[in-house]
Amino acid sequence: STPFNPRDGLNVDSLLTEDEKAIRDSVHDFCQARLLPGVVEATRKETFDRNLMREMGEMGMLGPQIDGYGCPGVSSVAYGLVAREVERVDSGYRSAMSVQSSLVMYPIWMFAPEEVKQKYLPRLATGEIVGCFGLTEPNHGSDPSSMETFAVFDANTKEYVISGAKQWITNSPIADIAVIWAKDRSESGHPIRGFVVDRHMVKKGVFATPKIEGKFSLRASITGSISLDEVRIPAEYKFTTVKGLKGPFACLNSARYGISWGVNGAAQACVDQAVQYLTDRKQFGKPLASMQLIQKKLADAVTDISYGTLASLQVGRLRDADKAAPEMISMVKRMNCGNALRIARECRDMLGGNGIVDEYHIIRHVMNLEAVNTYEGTHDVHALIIGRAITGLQAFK
Ligand code: TGC
Ligand code: FAD
Repeated sequence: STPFNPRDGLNVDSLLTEDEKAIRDSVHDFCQARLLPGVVEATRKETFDRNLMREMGEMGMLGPQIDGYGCPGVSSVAYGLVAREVERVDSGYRSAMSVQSSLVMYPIWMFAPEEVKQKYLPRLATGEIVGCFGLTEPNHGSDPSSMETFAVFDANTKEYVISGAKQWITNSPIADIAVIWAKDRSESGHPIRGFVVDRHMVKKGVFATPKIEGKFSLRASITGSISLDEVRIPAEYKFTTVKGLKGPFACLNSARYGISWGVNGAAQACVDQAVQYLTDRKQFGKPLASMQLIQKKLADAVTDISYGTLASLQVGRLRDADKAAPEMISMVKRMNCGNALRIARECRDMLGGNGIVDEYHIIRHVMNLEAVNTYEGTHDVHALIIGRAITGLQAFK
């Protein structure tokens, strides 16, 4: 029989294709060689090196599921494996990658007219330009349907004029383009619509993206707000093929699914560090790794990561077969994020005092996973999505 591999407890490797394994291995090497060496300094200084987007682009890691426009068209599982390798280093780098891929390139690919796709997708794929996704607002986070940002059509100039404010937007301070979700006041019922705003095309009005300072989480990822005051965009920069919250949720399905893989990478990095430390560190005359309570914590962590990885793989295969329900994605996003956060905290604890020092990386993962458990739908909001499917009763309002 195959020996037990604690870093792949349920042998998910045996369920991957040769292509998927090759992508995983090359992205693993890139992340360890190019992302890991600078991440402690970037976190201390709260900086994001924009060149990393180009390097990820060269690796084919941006919009990898898209077929064409300079993108490789890989499976959902390969996309998940990429997210896992990036987040093994840092959730902030995975954020930068997944926003570009799932929240900017994906909706342009799905919903934009051909000329907008041609104009932006190839340059987003190489990382030459960076995008961001504006759904959350200062007064509307879990409840995006109440958003206040709005667009009005100007029939004279054939432009949309957008005004409003977005908050907590990954990459916004460095973004060349933004996918903005806004209520279209020119249509009856003011439905939510998506618009592509190219900051280099803004001639009138205000498009400002100040950085949010002082985050204690995802410090190696840049986050900002967006304020829009009568920003004019050409009519064809509105997504016409999707109306209502279905548009942003289609993007979130992809990003949340990727996060479910990513957090397993962060959790595994914490376990790897803890096992090494606990094997070397002796207390009461014996390695800490030989103590019963320690082994129980490690057994729980490895079991949860293994279950979570297998579940994400199943959802990925279903996504490629067009058989994944959004509630399945809520299950894996919620479960894997919650488990990763708990595992990271326990690994931090098992390193004792050294656990709070950034050179051991775990405390950075703990801080990062606090935000990952909150964004893309909080842990509790995903419980309510699943609860609604179980009972048929919605508990949001
Ligand atoms: P609800 O009535 O549930 O749905 C409205 C319409 O949307 C459809 N829908 C979906 N379609 C596709 N996929 C899904 N997952 C869908 N969920 C809902 C639904 O069928 C309906 O369609 P229709 O045709 O009837 O109009 O809407 P609600 O207002 O009751 O929603 C409640 C709730 C809580 C589920 C939802 O609003 C929610 O998920 N809130 C969480 C908000 C959130 O996740 N924000 C994420 C912002 S982006 C971000 O965090 C990026 S961080 C990235 C990084 O840095 O990595
Ligand atoms: P709130 O919605 O105010 O929730 C506060 C608390 O109330 C939570 O515990 C929540 O679970 C709970 N709660 C809310 N509603 C209910 C209910 N009905 N029943 C019970 N409890 C409830 N957004 C974007 O659009 N684009 C981005 O790129 C982006 N990047 C982000 C990056 C970072 C670092 C962070 C922190 C956030 C980012 N977000 C982004 C926003 C993120 O999606 C929101 O923070 C998240 O959806 C929660 O919204 P909120 O912060 O307004 O919290």
